[in-house]
Amino acid sequence: MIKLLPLAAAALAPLGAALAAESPGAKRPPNVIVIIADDLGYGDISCNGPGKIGTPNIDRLAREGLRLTAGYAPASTCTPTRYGLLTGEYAWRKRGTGILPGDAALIISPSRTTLPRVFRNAGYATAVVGKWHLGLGDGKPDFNTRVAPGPNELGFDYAFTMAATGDRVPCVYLENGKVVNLDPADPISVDYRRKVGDWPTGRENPELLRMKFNEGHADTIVNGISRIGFMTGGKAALWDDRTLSDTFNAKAREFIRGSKGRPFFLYYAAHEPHVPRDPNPRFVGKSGAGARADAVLQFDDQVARLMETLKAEGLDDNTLVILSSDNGPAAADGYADAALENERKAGHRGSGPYRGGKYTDFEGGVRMPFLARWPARIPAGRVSAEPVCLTDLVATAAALTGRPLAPSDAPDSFNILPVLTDGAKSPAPYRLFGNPGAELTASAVREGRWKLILRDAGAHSARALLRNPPADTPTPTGAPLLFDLEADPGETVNLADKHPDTVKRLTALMAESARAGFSRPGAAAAPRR
Ligand code: NG6
Ligand code: CA
Repeated sequence: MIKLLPLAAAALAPLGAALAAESPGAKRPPNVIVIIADDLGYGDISCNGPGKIGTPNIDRLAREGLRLTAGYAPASTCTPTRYGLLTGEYAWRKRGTGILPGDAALIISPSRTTLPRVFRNAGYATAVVGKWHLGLGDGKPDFNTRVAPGPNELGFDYAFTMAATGDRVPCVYLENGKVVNLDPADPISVDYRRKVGDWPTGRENPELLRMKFNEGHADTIVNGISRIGFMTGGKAALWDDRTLSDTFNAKAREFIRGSKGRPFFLYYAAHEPHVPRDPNPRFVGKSGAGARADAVLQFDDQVARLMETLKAEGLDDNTLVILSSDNGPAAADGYADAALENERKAGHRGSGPYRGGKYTDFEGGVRMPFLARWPARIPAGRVSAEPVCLTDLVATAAALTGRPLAPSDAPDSFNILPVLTDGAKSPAPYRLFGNPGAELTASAVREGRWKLILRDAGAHSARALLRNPPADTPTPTGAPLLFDLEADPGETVNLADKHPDTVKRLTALMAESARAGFSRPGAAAAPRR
């Protein structure tokens, strides 16, 4: 049984009153499910083009709803994109919002207006299930007590998550801040600097590994896979990588079933196809294109099971389902799982027609699968090339629930409801991209047909590219790159020298937006607390 925190009951009261006061024919607000995959590229879903992985259940969402072909993540790694998703603010505006270790403190202030809080204030039941990766607690978390603040304190009534990523310790589930199945006689310790306890590590005992690493991931071995970071204890609480996805899915379905009769918001943060790719045996070898592609099939199947549950509960007509991803694909991402070789052999490219991938500001890093299905309001089979961004969901949720945002709420978020339901134009004049770095500025911008990449996505990216340069992605040079996405969606011809005025104008735009602290006209900078 899913236990809602007591706050949930109180939060539901206003909606009950509002519904009762409305005329009998008044529309019920929709349920909302935001499904975010992890490192799923534009070309990884078959409705987006000629990839070699068949994703029939995801394609069905597109057929029955809207397929956005310019749906963006605000960053090309996990933590900053999810920060932007939940706050409606670009993460590069704030220090400390880069890829987090599993023992990081929460990076979003509990006093902020967040995506779940917008829904909860409107009387929704809210839940997050899956990958968290936004930190927990207000110092180094002690996983032997309830860790707070965390998702519950940001507006989720129910949270069933991993702390960070599958390749980072601690390898345990947390339910509403508490480690699931923790035996108090076997306390957990976690450290990212030095070894704790005596569990073997990949570095010292490579012979114990069932999946080899080739970069990073040399620390504590859990389930035959070495991870980033050291842990010991909590043996009874360790997850099983091969059932991780099924476990999340079951929790999500339980939440949907338990929310019948009142509107709900579910943030379903799937972990596929991020490393380590260790899918359930029923998907191993199924794609014919390697471990990563098998994990994509597993994700597609999980989408099917969520949709089945919605249908079985009679909820699918008035549920808005959005499916996207946090950043572009990285076939090789630290484990020797041969995913890159196998995808090349199969002729699959996770970025589809786009250049680059995870860690880069090229379209392959930030242009995401982006689907929206809501039979009651979105006509089936539409396609839109209007640029939208995951940061828009906060303002869109506010519009959906009829609760206006304050200027400093979600300062980079635009209401895209008319884009979804009426085929309207994007309300945003431009979109900024970037992973947090030394300078608190974006590193790339898209405005209409133009895309300017000022510097590449930082040292992390440069290292990633040097380690494994995809054939079409030269290492960053530091010189500005200007592309005409209409004529050259693959970002192959640098027009910076030909259009210096455009480079200048867009550079000024980026600087101005960084200085102001917002990009939505009329907004204000979010308070820094
Ligand atoms: C990198 C890891 C990579 C992945 C990434 C985070 C190495 C060499 N690479 O540092 O495997 O975990 O962080 O991915 O350790 S993300 O999707 O959560 O941003
Ligand atoms: Ca990711």
